[in-house]
Amino acid sequence: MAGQCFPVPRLEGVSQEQFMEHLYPQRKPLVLEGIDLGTCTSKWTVDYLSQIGGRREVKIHVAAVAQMDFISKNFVYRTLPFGKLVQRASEEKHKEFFISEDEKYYLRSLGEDPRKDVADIRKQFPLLEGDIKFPKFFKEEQFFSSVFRISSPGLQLWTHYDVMDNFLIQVTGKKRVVLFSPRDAQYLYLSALWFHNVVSEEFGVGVNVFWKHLPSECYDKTDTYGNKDPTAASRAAQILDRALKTLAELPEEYRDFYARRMVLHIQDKAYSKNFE
Ligand SMILES: O=C(O)CCC(=O)C(=O)O
Repeated sequence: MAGQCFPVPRLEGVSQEQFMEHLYPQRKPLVLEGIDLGTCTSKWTVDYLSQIGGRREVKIHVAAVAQMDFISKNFVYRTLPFGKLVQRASEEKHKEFFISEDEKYYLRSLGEDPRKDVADIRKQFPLLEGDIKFPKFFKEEQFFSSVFRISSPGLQLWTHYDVMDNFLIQVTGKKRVVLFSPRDAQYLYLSALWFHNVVSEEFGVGVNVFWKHLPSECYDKTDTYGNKDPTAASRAAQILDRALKTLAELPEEYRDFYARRMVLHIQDKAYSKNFE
Protein backbone atom coordinates (compact mmCIF):
# COMPACT_ATOMS: atom_id res chain seq x y z
CA MET A 1 0.00 0.00 0.00
CA ALA A 2 1.19 3.53 -0.73
CA GLY A 3 2.57 5.39 2.30
CA GLN A 4 0.80 8.11 4.24
CA CYS A 5 1.39 11.85 4.09
CA PHE A 6 3.17 13.46 7.00
CA PRO A 7 5.27 16.59 7.53
CA VAL A 8 9.04 16.30 7.32
CA PRO A 9 10.61 16.79 10.79
CA ARG A 10 11.90 20.34 11.40
CA LEU A 11 14.95 20.64 13.61
CA GLU A 12 16.43 23.85 15.00
CA GLY A 13 20.14 24.57 15.48
CA VAL A 14 21.49 21.11 14.61
CA SER A 15 25.28 20.82 15.12
CA GLN A 16 27.67 19.21 12.65
CA GLU A 17 28.25 16.37 15.12
CA GLN A 18 24.52 15.71 15.68
CA PHE A 19 23.89 15.70 11.96
CA MET A 20 26.78 13.43 11.02
CA GLU A 21 26.39 10.96 13.87
CA HIS A 22 22.66 10.72 14.45
CA LEU A 23 20.63 12.26 11.63
CA TYR A 24 22.47 11.60 8.38
CA PRO A 25 22.77 7.82 8.92
CA GLN A 26 18.95 7.62 8.93
CA ARG A 27 18.93 8.85 5.30
CA LYS A 28 15.58 10.62 5.64
CA PRO A 29 14.60 14.15 4.53
CA LEU A 30 14.76 16.85 7.19
CA VAL A 31 14.18 20.58 7.43
CA LEU A 32 17.12 22.15 9.28
CA GLU A 33 16.34 25.57 10.70
CA GLY A 34 18.61 28.21 12.25
CA ILE A 35 21.76 27.14 10.37
CA ASP A 36 24.30 29.97 9.94
CA LEU A 37 24.25 30.72 6.21
CA GLY A 38 26.17 34.01 6.38
CA THR A 39 24.96 37.43 5.32
CA CYS A 40 23.06 36.21 2.22
CA THR A 41 19.81 35.89 4.20
CA SER A 42 19.59 39.67 4.59
CA LYS A 43 21.75 40.83 1.67
CA TRP A 44 20.27 38.89 -1.24
CA THR A 45 17.54 41.30 -2.25
CA VAL A 46 16.41 41.66 -5.86
CA ASP A 47 18.35 44.93 -6.26
CA TYR A 48 21.54 43.59 -4.71
CA LEU A 49 21.53 40.37 -6.75
CA SER A 50 20.75 42.24 -9.96
CA GLN A 51 23.62 44.61 -9.34
CA ILE A 52 26.23 42.12 -8.10
CA GLY A 53 25.23 39.05 -10.16
CA GLY A 54 24.98 41.46 -13.02
CA ARG A 55 25.36 40.86 -16.69
CA ARG A 56 26.42 37.24 -16.66
CA GLU A 57 24.18 35.38 -19.14
CA VAL A 58 22.14 32.49 -17.74
CA LYS A 59 20.04 29.88 -19.50
CA ILE A 60 16.53 29.77 -18.07
CA HIS A 61 13.26 27.89 -18.40
CA VAL A 62 10.34 30.10 -19.46
CA ALA A 63 6.78 28.78 -19.15
CA ALA A 64 3.38 30.26 -19.97
CA VAL A 65 1.84 28.13 -17.19
CA ALA A 66 2.86 27.60 -13.58
CA GLN A 67 3.21 23.81 -13.75
CA MET A 68 6.31 22.95 -15.74
CA ASP A 69 6.14 19.50 -17.25
CA PHE A 70 9.26 17.75 -18.46
CA ILE A 71 7.30 15.13 -20.44
CA SER A 72 5.20 17.48 -22.59
CA LYS A 73 7.98 20.12 -22.45
CA ASN A 74 5.54 22.99 -21.95
CA PHE A 75 8.39 25.48 -21.53
CA VAL A 76 11.14 26.98 -23.65
CA TYR A 77 14.80 27.68 -22.96
CA ARG A 78 15.91 31.29 -23.24
CA THR A 79 18.91 33.35 -22.15
CA LEU A 80 18.91 36.49 -19.99
CA PRO A 81 21.53 38.41 -18.02
CA PHE A 82 21.38 37.18 -14.39
CA GLY A 83 20.29 40.60 -13.14
CA LYS A 84 17.33 40.73 -15.53
CA LEU A 85 16.31 37.18 -14.65
CA VAL A 86 16.20 38.04 -10.95
CA GLN A 87 14.13 41.14 -11.65
CA ARG A 88 11.68 39.40 -13.97
CA ALA A 89 11.29 36.37 -11.69
CA SER A 90 10.37 38.67 -8.81
CA GLU A 91 7.45 40.30 -10.68
CA GLU A 92 4.07 38.83 -11.60
CA LYS A 93 3.66 40.78 -14.86
CA HIS A 94 6.43 41.81 -17.22
CA LYS A 95 6.89 44.75 -19.57
CA GLU A 96 9.46 42.74 -21.52
CA PHE A 97 8.70 39.06 -22.07
CA PHE A 98 9.28 36.06 -24.38
CA ILE A 99 5.86 34.36 -24.50
CA SER A 100 3.34 36.26 -22.41
CA GLU A 101 3.26 39.11 -19.93
CA ASP A 102 2.65 36.76 -17.00
CA GLU A 103 5.18 34.09 -18.05
CA LYS A 104 7.11 32.25 -15.32
CA TYR A 105 10.86 31.87 -15.03
CA TYR A 106 13.05 29.19 -13.55
CA LEU A 107 16.81 29.19 -13.22
CA ARG A 108 18.91 26.16 -12.43
CA SER A 109 22.38 27.61 -12.85
CA LEU A 110 24.99 25.69 -14.86
CA GLY A 111 28.77 25.46 -15.10
CA GLU A 112 30.83 27.65 -17.46
CA ASP A 113 30.57 25.07 -20.27
CA PRO A 114 27.76 22.76 -19.11
CA ARG A 115 29.14 19.87 -21.17
CA LYS A 116 32.42 19.98 -19.27
CA ASP A 117 31.99 22.03 -16.13
CA VAL A 118 30.01 21.42 -12.98
CA ALA A 119 27.96 24.32 -11.55
CA ASP A 120 29.47 26.05 -8.54
CA ILE A 121 27.98 29.45 -7.74
CA ARG A 122 31.25 30.41 -6.03
CA LYS A 123 33.01 30.15 -9.41
CA GLN A 124 30.28 31.55 -11.66
CA PHE A 125 29.30 34.37 -9.24
CA PRO A 126 32.54 35.07 -7.32
CA LEU A 127 31.24 38.39 -5.96
CA LEU A 128 28.48 36.55 -4.09
CA GLU A 129 30.77 33.87 -2.64
CA GLY A 130 31.54 35.77 0.56
CA ASP A 131 27.84 36.16 1.37
CA ILE A 132 26.97 32.48 1.79
CA LYS A 133 28.31 29.70 4.00
CA PHE A 134 27.50 26.13 2.99
CA PRO A 135 26.83 23.88 6.00
CA LYS A 136 29.92 21.75 6.64
CA PHE A 137 27.88 18.60 7.03
CA PHE A 138 29.85 16.50 4.57
CA LYS A 139 33.55 16.12 3.81
CA GLU A 140 35.13 18.81 1.60
CA GLU A 141 36.25 16.21 -0.95
CA GLN A 142 32.66 14.95 -1.34
CA PHE A 143 31.44 18.34 -2.64
CA PHE A 144 30.01 18.06 -6.15
CA SER A 145 28.15 21.24 -7.11
CA SER A 146 26.28 24.31 -5.94
CA VAL A 147 23.40 25.48 -8.06
CA PHE A 148 21.20 28.59 -8.00
CA ARG A 149 17.46 27.80 -7.97
CA ILE A 150 15.55 30.98 -8.67
CA SER A 151 11.87 30.91 -9.52
CA SER A 152 8.83 33.04 -10.16
CA PRO A 153 6.00 32.92 -7.61
CA GLY A 154 3.70 29.96 -8.16
CA LEU A 155 6.10 28.00 -10.37
CA GLN A 156 6.10 24.22 -9.94
CA LEU A 157 9.06 22.09 -10.94
CA TRP A 158 8.17 18.63 -12.24
CA THR A 159 8.49 15.55 -10.06
CA HIS A 160 12.00 14.12 -10.19
CA TYR A 161 14.65 12.49 -8.07
CA ASP A 162 18.26 13.40 -7.36
CA VAL A 163 20.96 10.82 -7.43
CA MET A 164 23.25 12.71 -5.06
CA ASP A 165 22.49 13.79 -1.53
CA ASN A 166 21.92 17.50 -1.27
CA PHE A 167 20.85 20.48 0.79
CA LEU A 168 18.30 22.85 -0.67
CA ILE A 169 19.32 26.08 1.04
CA GLN A 170 16.31 28.40 0.74
CA VAL A 171 18.00 31.75 1.26
CA THR A 172 14.91 33.91 0.62
CA GLY A 173 11.29 33.14 -0.21
CA LYS A 174 9.12 30.18 0.60
CA LYS A 175 8.77 26.81 -1.13
CA ARG A 176 6.61 23.74 -0.68
CA VAL A 177 8.44 20.49 -1.32
CA VAL A 178 6.44 17.29 -1.65
CA LEU A 179 8.57 14.18 -1.21
CA PHE A 180 7.74 10.58 -2.03
CA SER A 181 9.56 7.75 -0.32
CA PRO A 182 11.69 5.52 -2.57
CA ARG A 183 9.51 2.71 -1.22
CA ASP A 184 6.52 4.23 -3.01
CA ALA A 185 8.39 4.10 -6.33
CA GLN A 186 6.07 1.41 -7.63
CA TYR A 187 3.12 3.85 -7.41
CA LEU A 188 4.98 6.56 -9.32
CA TYR A 189 5.39 4.74 -12.64
CA LEU A 190 9.15 4.91 -12.22
CA SER A 191 11.73 3.47 -9.85
CA ALA A 192 14.16 5.39 -7.73
CA LEU A 193 15.19 7.54 -4.81
CA TRP A 194 13.33 10.33 -2.97
CA PHE A 195 10.99 11.75 -5.64
CA HIS A 196 9.97 15.33 -5.09
CA ASN A 197 8.30 18.26 -6.69
CA VAL A 198 8.77 21.84 -5.64
CA VAL A 199 6.33 24.76 -5.69
CA SER A 200 7.68 28.27 -5.15
CA GLU A 201 4.98 29.85 -3.04
CA GLU A 202 6.66 33.22 -3.57
CA PHE A 203 9.69 34.58 -5.39
CA GLY A 204 12.83 33.27 -3.79
CA VAL A 205 16.47 32.38 -4.17
CA GLY A 206 17.70 28.92 -3.30
CA VAL A 207 21.08 27.27 -3.56
CA ASN A 208 21.23 23.53 -3.98
CA VAL A 209 24.45 21.99 -2.67
CA PHE A 210 25.11 18.45 -3.90
CA TRP A 211 27.68 16.02 -2.61
CA LYS A 212 28.80 12.53 -3.47
CA HIS A 213 27.75 10.25 -0.66
CA LEU A 214 28.79 7.10 -2.56
CA PRO A 215 32.44 6.41 -3.42
CA SER A 216 33.50 8.58 -6.39
CA GLU A 217 33.87 5.63 -8.76
CA CYS A 218 30.13 4.85 -8.47
CA TYR A 219 29.22 7.99 -10.44
CA ASP A 220 29.34 8.61 -14.17
CA LYS A 221 32.47 10.73 -14.71
CA THR A 222 30.97 12.63 -17.66
CA ASP A 223 27.94 13.78 -15.66
CA THR A 224 28.30 17.51 -15.01
CA TYR A 225 24.67 17.89 -13.82
CA GLY A 226 25.00 15.17 -11.20
CA ASN A 227 21.70 13.60 -12.26
CA LYS A 228 22.75 10.41 -14.01
CA ASP A 229 22.05 7.16 -12.24
CA PRO A 230 25.02 5.48 -10.56
CA THR A 231 26.87 3.46 -13.21
CA ALA A 232 26.00 0.09 -11.62
CA ALA A 233 22.29 1.01 -11.78
CA SER A 234 22.56 1.95 -15.48
CA ARG A 235 24.41 -1.30 -16.24
CA ALA A 236 21.77 -3.32 -14.35
CA ALA A 237 18.99 -1.56 -16.32
CA GLN A 238 20.70 -2.46 -19.61
CA ILE A 239 21.03 -6.08 -18.53
CA LEU A 240 17.34 -6.11 -17.56
CA ASP A 241 16.44 -4.80 -21.03
CA ARG A 242 18.38 -7.65 -22.56
CA ALA A 243 16.60 -10.14 -20.25
CA LEU A 244 13.22 -8.75 -21.32
CA LYS A 245 14.13 -9.08 -25.01
CA THR A 246 15.13 -12.69 -24.34
CA LEU A 247 11.82 -13.39 -22.57
CA ALA A 248 9.98 -11.98 -25.57
CA GLU A 249 11.17 -15.03 -27.54
CA LEU A 250 8.67 -17.12 -25.54
CA PRO A 251 4.91 -17.46 -26.22
CA GLU A 252 2.88 -14.98 -24.15
CA GLU A 253 1.73 -17.42 -21.49
CA TYR A 254 5.32 -18.49 -20.76
CA ARG A 255 6.67 -14.96 -20.95
CA ASP A 256 4.10 -13.85 -18.38
CA PHE A 257 4.92 -16.75 -16.05
CA TYR A 258 8.70 -16.28 -16.19
CA ALA A 259 8.42 -12.50 -15.92
CA ARG A 260 6.40 -12.92 -12.69
CA ARG A 261 9.03 -15.32 -11.37
CA MET A 262 11.71 -12.78 -12.16
CA VAL A 263 9.81 -10.04 -10.30
CA LEU A 264 9.51 -12.33 -7.27
CA HIS A 265 13.20 -13.11 -7.52
CA ILE A 266 14.06 -9.41 -7.55
CA GLN A 267 11.74 -8.78 -4.60
CA ASP A 268 13.36 -11.62 -2.70
CA LYS A 269 16.99 -10.83 -3.49
CA ALA A 270 17.26 -7.13 -4.17
CA TYR A 271 14.68 -5.20 -2.15
CA SER A 272 15.64 -3.91 1.29
CA LYS A 273 14.85 -6.41 4.03
CA ASN A 274 11.92 -4.49 5.51
CA PHE A 275 10.23 -3.65 2.26
CA GLU A 276 6.51 -3.08 2.84
O1 LIG B 1 14.22 24.49 -5.33
C1 LIG B 1 13.94 24.09 -6.44
O2 LIG B 1 13.46 24.82 -7.28
C2 LIG B 1 14.22 22.68 -6.82
C3 LIG B 1 15.02 21.98 -5.80
C4 LIG B 1 15.16 20.54 -6.08
O3 LIG B 1 14.52 19.96 -6.91
C5 LIG B 1 16.12 19.78 -5.32
O4 LIG B 1 16.55 20.23 -4.27
O5 LIG B 1 16.46 18.68 -5.75
